[in-house]
Amino acid sequence: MALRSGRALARLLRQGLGTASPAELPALRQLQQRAGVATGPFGGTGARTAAGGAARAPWLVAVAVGLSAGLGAQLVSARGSEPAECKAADKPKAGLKEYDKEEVAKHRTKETGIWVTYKDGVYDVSKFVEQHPGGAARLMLAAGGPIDSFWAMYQQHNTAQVRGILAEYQIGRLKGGAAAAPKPADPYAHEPERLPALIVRSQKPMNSETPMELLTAALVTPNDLFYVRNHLPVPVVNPDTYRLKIEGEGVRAVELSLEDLKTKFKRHSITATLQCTGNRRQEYNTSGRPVKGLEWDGGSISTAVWTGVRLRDVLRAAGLEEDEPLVQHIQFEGLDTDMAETVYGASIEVDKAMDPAGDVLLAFEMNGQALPRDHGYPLRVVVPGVAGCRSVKWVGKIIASAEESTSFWQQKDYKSFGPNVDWDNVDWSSAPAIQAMPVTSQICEPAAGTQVDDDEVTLKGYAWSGSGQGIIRVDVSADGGKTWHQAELKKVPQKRGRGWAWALWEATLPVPKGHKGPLELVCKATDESYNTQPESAAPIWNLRGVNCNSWHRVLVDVQ
Ligand SMILES: Nc1nc2c(c(=O)[nH]1)N[C@H]1C(S)=C(S)[C@@H](COP(=O)(O)O)O[C@H]1N2
Ligand SMILES: [Mo]
Repeated sequence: MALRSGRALARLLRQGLGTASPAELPALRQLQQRAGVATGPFGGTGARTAAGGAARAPWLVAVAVGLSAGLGAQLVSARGSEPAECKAADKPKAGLKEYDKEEVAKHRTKETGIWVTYKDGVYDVSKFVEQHPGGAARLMLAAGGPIDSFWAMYQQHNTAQVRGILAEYQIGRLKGGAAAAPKPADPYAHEPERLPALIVRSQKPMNSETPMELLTAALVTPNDLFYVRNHLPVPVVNPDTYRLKIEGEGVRAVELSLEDLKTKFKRHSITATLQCTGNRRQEYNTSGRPVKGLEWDGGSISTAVWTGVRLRDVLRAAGLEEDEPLVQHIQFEGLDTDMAETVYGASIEVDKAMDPAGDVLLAFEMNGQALPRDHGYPLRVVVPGVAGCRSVKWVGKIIASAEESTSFWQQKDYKSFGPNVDWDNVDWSSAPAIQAMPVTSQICEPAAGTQVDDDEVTLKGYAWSGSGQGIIRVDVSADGGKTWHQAELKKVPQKRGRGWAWALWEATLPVPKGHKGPLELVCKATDESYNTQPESAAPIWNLRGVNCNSWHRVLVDVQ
């Protein structure tokens, strides 16, 4: 049989296999592992640029210097026809006019022209700002001075493509050359230590997933192996001076110390899974249409026993009444910020916050230890059954409000749309923020490409659903979904509607008689509301690549 093209193989991967020839297996494996399923301890870092970088850049830039839609759009149109080599602004052009810092500082408005410096290059970005008035709001913060610190903060956004666009605006050099250029302090100088076992998807900010084979080792993930999803540097918080501020409608403005929280309220513990909305995102990429975001495999999910006090108790102590008409949402603000004073923020519906069976916690302990810095020390919100992004870490302020959080992450991210909606026609206000997430499952072992015996194969994985819908069943197949078996479930005991924790599962399946070569393993879970997973990822494709919950498929090689 002739070898098929990558596109044909991708289709094969989506449809189920059975017919791939052994010679095609390496290509199939590569496809399955594309978008960087990391192999080594430092594998899969944000350093991958080629395909991922081009897809990611617009979105990254949007946050980086707020060039937003503008520069983003340019990069989108450049996608696919990306020049092999970009004109990098790394080495500002020589032979251009020299300006001193004072001269640059005079260029901060439309009238004077808007200049910025990067290293020892001087750039006139007036045209860019003019063409993208909405998007350039935050670029204006750097007007008349260096943008170096922005890129120190968002290092993953400092890509060749972005520098290439900047290069087009260069008008001169800083007088004094490199010596005169600012040396930005590293905002990531105070990050906690992390285990090399974590699979790093971006270093600064830290985004790393738990290795597959460790996910299923225990119902509760050890703290230092719990996935980490940070948008900003980890803040340094002094627990002695820390105060949780509560304000807004229907409450008295109060400030609580850690001591207050630990001594004045009843303690409460829950076992809850957190999952990033982007978990399994890279499967959308392998479905043929790239999405923007960190290229998570299935390891941005973990489970812990969280201990703290109920948010409901704290809000009631601040005077919030049940059914207070002025309050529809409870907003949270983190203490992590950037130099533009963006704070990480999110909100949940007041009904979830006040529901005695909603189990929303202000947690100070994780698996019996003080919260680690990466996970929100000294206090974080844990909203069980809801997308990880609403469980705000390092929470500094809680606001009772008629409105949702105004943060970027509540309004213009972490939402899903139909496959017809893309970056050129998205109306973020038309979709609700993701709260509860859909039922999902994952085969953690064996890994794609593993060689297995021809008699039987043992599968291990996890399954989880949002809204506290416990997992009642995981169906598994060793023939691409033609015939099915039941996996054995392992769960912590939880009440119906409060099944916040995942189920781990295991199954040993017969290999179809006489089968040699590629074999497709499949799993799908059902939750206690009898929700189950869609068969493939293509019909649930969405521009941000969230909520990927199609049947999970792994291709192994029968010896
Ligand atoms: N303050 C703050 N809270 C945050 C974040 C953040 O960057 N800053 N990331 C959110 C996201 S997107 C997720 S998925 C979870 C991840 O929690 P973890 O890092 O403890 O796994 O934290 C959420 N809370
Ligand atoms: Mo997330």
